[in-house]
Amino acid sequence: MEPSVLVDRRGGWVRLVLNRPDRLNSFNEEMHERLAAALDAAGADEACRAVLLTGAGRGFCAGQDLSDRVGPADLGATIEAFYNPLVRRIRALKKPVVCAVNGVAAGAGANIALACDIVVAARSAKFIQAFSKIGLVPDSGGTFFLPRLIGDARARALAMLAEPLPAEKAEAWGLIWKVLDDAALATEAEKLVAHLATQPTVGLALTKQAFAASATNDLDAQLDLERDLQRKAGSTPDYAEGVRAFLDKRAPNFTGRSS
Ligand code: T3D
Repeated sequence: MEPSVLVDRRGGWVRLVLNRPDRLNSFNEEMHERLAAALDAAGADEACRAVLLTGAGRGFCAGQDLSDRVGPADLGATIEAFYNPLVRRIRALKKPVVCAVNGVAAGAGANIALACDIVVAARSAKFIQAFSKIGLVPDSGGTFFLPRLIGDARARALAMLAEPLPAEKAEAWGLIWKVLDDAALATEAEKLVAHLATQPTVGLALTKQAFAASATNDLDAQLDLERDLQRKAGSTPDYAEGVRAFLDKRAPNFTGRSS
């Protein structure tokens, strides 16, 4: 049997593919564990400077595998054990995570995509806050990401109505970065992540940190944080190389190293 997460190491980056296509890549515990291990390995691997997350088959991810939810279950416990750590892992990873939403993204699957740094989607893809259909609350950061990305009115309606949001509308609303033709999605997403893997990795990690903090900081706190992060970014070899390359009128050769 194929693993539920395929890990494909490329030059400078890794592609992680959710791989339970007959269940639209919905999560069981085994897939959670494999994805967590793959993200941790990507984080620990200095040679890996960016991550691509996508799905096998016609869907990206349909959230929790509901066939594991027949009978009583403590959903708070599974959120605590699996979904919350997954969102935290993606947000804390010190390298950019690109999500290529290749098809339907429903329930936690939609919100895990939104936890990623850059989201591209196939034109045929759709995002569904499916939770209300089964009496649940949006989880995996949905109630955090949605109002911040698209505003409270749209967020509430998506959550309460569970209507599919087509990828083109998701782009128009600012929920995602870009829609791509279905046939181009994989290639374009790979080009994007390969490009990110050649960029100043530490600077990008600090950028990620700054955006994460801006959700709760006031302007003063954010200005102070930017000062501190810029101090760190300014001490990296990639900053020195970026300035030298600019002055030399040549392309920079970033290493992604912190010293
Ligand atoms: O439980 C906890 O730990 C708490 C955490 C919860 C997080 C959550 O994500 S809760 C939300 C769970 N997800 C859903 O409610 C979505 C359920 N799926 C759907 O509503 C639909 O499948 C879609 C709208 C996503 C796609 O519809 P469609 O018509 O394109 O496909 P389909 O025919 O419904 O699905 C294809 C197959 O995948 C089908 O199996 P079959 O009939 O071919 O054998 C279907 O049962 C299976 N599938 C799809 N989603 C799930 C699933 N099987 C198990 N769990 C799923 N979530």
